Formats: sequence, structure tokens, C-alpha cells
Amino acid sequence: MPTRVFPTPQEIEVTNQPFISADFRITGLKSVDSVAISFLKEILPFGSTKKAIPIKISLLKDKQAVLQRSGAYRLKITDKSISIEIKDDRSLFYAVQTIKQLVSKTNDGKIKLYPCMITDYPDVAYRGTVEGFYGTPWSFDDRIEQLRFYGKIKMNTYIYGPKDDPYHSSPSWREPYPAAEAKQIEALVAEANRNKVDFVWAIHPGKDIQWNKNDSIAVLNKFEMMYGLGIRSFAVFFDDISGEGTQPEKQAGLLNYIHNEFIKIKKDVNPLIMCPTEYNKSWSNPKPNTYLDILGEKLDPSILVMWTGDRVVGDITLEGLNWVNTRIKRNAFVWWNFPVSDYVRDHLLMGPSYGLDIHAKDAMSGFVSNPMDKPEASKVGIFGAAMYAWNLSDYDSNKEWIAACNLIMPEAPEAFKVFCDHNSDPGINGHRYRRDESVESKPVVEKYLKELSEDNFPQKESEVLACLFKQIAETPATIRAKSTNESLIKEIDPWLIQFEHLGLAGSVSLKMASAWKSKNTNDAEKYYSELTSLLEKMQIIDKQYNQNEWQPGVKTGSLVLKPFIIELYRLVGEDLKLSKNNNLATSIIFTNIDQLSLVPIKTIDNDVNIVPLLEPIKIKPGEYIGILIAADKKIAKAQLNLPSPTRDWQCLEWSENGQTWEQINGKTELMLGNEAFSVSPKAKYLRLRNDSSSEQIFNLKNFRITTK
Ligand code: LTM
Repeated sequence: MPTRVFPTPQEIEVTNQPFISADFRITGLKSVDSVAISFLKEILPFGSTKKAIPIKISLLKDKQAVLQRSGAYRLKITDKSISIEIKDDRSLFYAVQTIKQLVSKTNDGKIKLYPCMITDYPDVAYRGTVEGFYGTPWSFDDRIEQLRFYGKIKMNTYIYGPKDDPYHSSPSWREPYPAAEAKQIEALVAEANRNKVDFVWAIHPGKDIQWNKNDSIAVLNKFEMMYGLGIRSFAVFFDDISGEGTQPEKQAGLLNYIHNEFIKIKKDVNPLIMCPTEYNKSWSNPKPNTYLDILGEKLDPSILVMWTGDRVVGDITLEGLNWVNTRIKRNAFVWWNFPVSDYVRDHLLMGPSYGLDIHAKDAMSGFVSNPMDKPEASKVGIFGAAMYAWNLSDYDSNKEWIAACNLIMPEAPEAFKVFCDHNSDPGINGHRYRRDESVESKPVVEKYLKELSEDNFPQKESEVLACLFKQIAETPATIRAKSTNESLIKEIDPWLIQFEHLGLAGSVSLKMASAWKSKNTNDAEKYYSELTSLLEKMQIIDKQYNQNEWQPGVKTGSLVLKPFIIELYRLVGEDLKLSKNNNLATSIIFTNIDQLSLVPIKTIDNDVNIVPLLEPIKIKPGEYIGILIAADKKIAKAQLNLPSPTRDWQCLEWSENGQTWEQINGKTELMLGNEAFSVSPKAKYLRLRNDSSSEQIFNLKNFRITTK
């Protein structure tokens, strides 16, 4: 077989004796999808000679349930004829995609095909992406390219819900799109249709919705406008909101109203999708007859309910799905928060799509991946999601990751794999979501450090790692020289720059350690100073590129390789008394709120910030959030912006020792603003405590201390 068929078909038999033909013709069903036929004509030469191989298109005769699914097809290729049996237009489109993968050309331009028999259908009905991240939404061109990509990998759903589109969310969800944007949406819907993708338009009204007739009509009117632009699939999101909008009875009431007054009446619109406020287990009230049960009870059974798993960002397990399915009384529609990076914007998530239960096909109604704001780079993760949702039991995350790298950068697949392999972990983050990184190098690094600690020189490991760092240093140039995907290069450019320096720093660190171990102090010192310059350069890159206001900077190899280099730097520096050692003391978050315990602190010059969180935070009575500043620093001033529906719970305090606290009176009115205020020079801790007797909700926008 020339290439593998992806996603892996449910049943496939291929002979290894190809046949060659120069001519094909279509017979059978007349009124079939013209887009699929023109794709077919791009792949196969059509003619009318006697020798032309007939391609017969007919309806699927086999009536078993799986073949009644949208997209199901049966393809039989022999050297005499091709038979395509289909359920619907999508089936024909997918059969054509499969033929495209099976075809290769002889030197004289004829078609080489392998006789085969394929019976294929998707395990999960809705498969695709949800553009549901915070940050700059994808551009028109990005989306067009994504829709084409989804067609190729047999995904059928694109949910449009970028948090930062004001016409999707507050403040402008009630208003029509400006003409230019409306026109682009029309064009996107047309492209989606061509690729057999449902363009689902989502509204996010919960931040300021009023539960009255006016606002129900406002949602309906907006849907009507979007219907006018060609949209035939709709969603309502209630994620990441607080206050009035979160009431399950009201949410269900609105959804049922839309279902009855719009979906049922239109006749050509797909079932509604909703994202609940309690969209993952860790945020759900476990008590019976609460939020999720109310939705399960009240929502029309046809409405699909989204779910991110046991956590906001986490694995998808059959057990977790069974838990929510019982409560919502239907199979959850999975919103998988991978490879989204809006909570770790200084990292790329380029690794395999793993953590997906291969036994869960009967427990989900849909599976969509929430990608990064970088559409091309996200294709690696999206490809895995597509392969999983089509054929769960066959899914192998690593195999599909390799296939993704080959498909996405065919001109330099090996270099791209090296890049992705060391750019996959998101680093420490509030969601506690970590990914494997540098998988094959990790045991070598561990062995190297263990040998060093036992006073041996790890010669073999040193050689392996030297090859790796050399390869890393060369990878960016290879990718730039060979890849024709300019958009992808532009998206990952800062990480390519940083990656090259990681490779250079790694090479020098190994030379330094080798000289040090062989007591060649002069060389060790020379390499130490070279490494110092490279590490400083990496810090400059981190401060120069990707300076977003959330997690600015460019981190690469941050799970295994960078810590390894830093460890060698520390070992040699301390032993040869070269390290200045004045950067070790850092400021840390000071909190007893579980959700925040791992939220990182960002220090830029004298400014120490708690990295802001995207979702609202619940704070119980007595709980607090604050910062303990680095040992050698003093607090000069602070700025806080923690919007909350009420403020009378907020008590702002400072302490010298973390034991006794003094209240900062009259400062709570500053919580909503950005005005700086000064704090006692003795203060080492600053915290905001819930001084009331009930749980409160706030958003962490800005908690900043300026030190001196
Ligand atoms: O996950 C959901 C349902 N909502 C938001 C997303 O918009 C966001 O992209 C992810 C990842 O940060 N987290 C959310 O809570």
C-alpha cells in the first residue's frame, strides 16, 4: 500500500498487487454531491474510452446501524471497477478522501491503485474543533485553511466561539456583525459546506443576560441573523460566568425556548449544543438535584451538553463520562481543552494527543478539541483528536503524532518531530495539567546526572546528549529552509529562535561539565562564561518576543532539557565558585485556595505578579490570595484588580512573618481599579482575605507588587 489511510478505517483489506489505469468514468447515482465529484476529478483522470474503469456510486445496501451514520461508506476497488456505497453526501466526500490517499502516480502519469475493500464509519457523530480560547481569534484565512484540513481528516464540526469576539460574547452578543465580518462568515460557511463541516455558531450571553422575554428574543434574533448568513448549527455557551447567568433552570428555559421557537421550526437546523457553567467534574456541585441534574431533567433531550472532563483541562475517561452522563441524562459532548494554550501563553503544546480513553465511544455524543491561538501549530494536536474520534479502539497517540508531523511538515518531518518533541509541556500552571516532553531524552538525562552525582563521568550519555543538542541547534534552520508553510513558521518563530539557543546552550553545558570532570578548570571556566552568555541571551529572547500581558515570553524544553542545562550550570558554578547565586530567591504565591496553589508568579524587573486566571475563582470564608516576596526584596507598592459582584468580603492585609497580620484600611475600594498604593516597609506578605461568612467569587485580573 503506498500510504496509510487515515483516520484508520473500521475495516480494511488491501492487496499488495497494484493495477495501473489512465482512465475512469462515473456511473450510478446521478444526483450526488458535485463538490465530491470535482475532488474526484482532480484525483483521477476522467475519459470515455472503452478501457475507462467505471466508478459506480450507489446507496449503501447494508442496513446495519453503524452504516446509517452520516459519513459511512463502503469502497471496493478492483482492476475492473470501483464501487462507492454511501449513506449521504458526506459519505461520498470521505470515500473520495480515502481514494486520494490510496492513489499514486506512475512515471508516465498514469494512476496506480491497490485493489481494496473498505467499510468505514465514524465512532463519534460530531468530530472537530471548538475555537473557544481566550486571546486573538483566528483570522479569516486561518479558518479557511482549517476547514479544508478538517475535510481531509474527516472531521465534520467547527464550533465558532472565540472568547474575544465581542459579537459572540459580551458586550455585543445582541448586535449584528458589521457588514464586512458578516460577509466573511458567509464565505466561511460556504467553505465549511464544501468540506462537509458543520459550521456551528456559538453565543456566550451569560455575563450580562437578563432572564426576561427581551433577552430571549435577542438570542433568537441573533440566531436568525446568523441563519441568514448560512449558519445551520447553533450553540449557547455559559462557561466562565458568575452571578445571575448561572441559574440552571433559566439556562434550560432559554435553550428549550430556542429549540421550540427556532430549531424545530426551521427544519434544516442541527440539534442545539450548550456548554454548561459547571462544565467539568471538579467545578460541579456533587449533591443530588443540583445544577447538572436540573439541566439533565429540564433540557429537551435533543440538546447536546458539552463537558471538559474531570477538570477544566485534563484527560477524558470512560468513568468520568459515565459520571456526568448519568446526571445530564444524555451522552456528553466532549470539549477537550487540548492543545489550547491560553493559560500558558509562553509555551507551545506540540506533543501527542494522549489521555483519551479508547473505550469511551458509546459514552460521548461529540468530541471537539480546543486549539491554540496558533492554527497551523495546532494541527498536530487536532490531527490526533480527529484520528481518535473516528476510530477509538485503533487509536495510538504516538503513532498519530508521528503521522501528524509527517503530514504537516512533509518537507522536514524529522526536524519538525524534534521541535515538537521538546515543545510539548505547558510548564507549571493553575490547571495542574502537564504533558510528557523530551520522552526519549529524559532517561538519558537522568542517568547522566546520577552518574555525575556518583562522581563518574557519563561518557555514553554525554555523547548521546551532544548529538541531541547539536540536532536541536540545527533544527530551526532546517525547518526554515525546507518548510513551505510560512504561516506555521511565523507562528512558531519565537520558539524556533529560542530552540536554537537551547541547543547551543546544551552543547556548551556538556563541554563545560566534561572539562570540569577532567579537572581542566581553565576550559570549564571558559565554557561556563560561554554558557552564561547563552543563558542571558535566552532571557533576552524571553523578554523580547511574545510579550502578551498574561504569560509573556518564550519557553522551550522546559520540562527536561532546560532544567538539565541549569543543573549543570549550578553544579559547575558552585564547585568552581563562579556562580553569583543571587537570583535563587524568588517570590511565591501565598494562598490557601486549592485552585490557586500552583499558579505561577511572574517577575519582570521589580514587578512581581500573580499570573492572571481566565476563569472566575471561588473563595471560601477565611481563604486568601497573596504574595510572599523574595527574601532580599521589600514591598514598595501594590496594585490590585480583583473584580467581584460584591466587595464587602474583601480584607486586605500585610505581614512581616506570615503569622500576625495588619489590615490595610480603606484600600478595598481600590480593588476594582488599578491605582497603586504603598505598603509598610516591613511587609513581606500581602494578601486579600475573604472576611465574610459565605463563599464569594472573583476574577483575578491583576495582583501586582512592585519591590525595591
Ligand atoms: O473550557 C471551557 C469550557 N471554557 C474555557 C475555555 O474558553 C478556555 O480556552 C479553556 C482553557 O483555558 N478553559 C476554559 O475554562
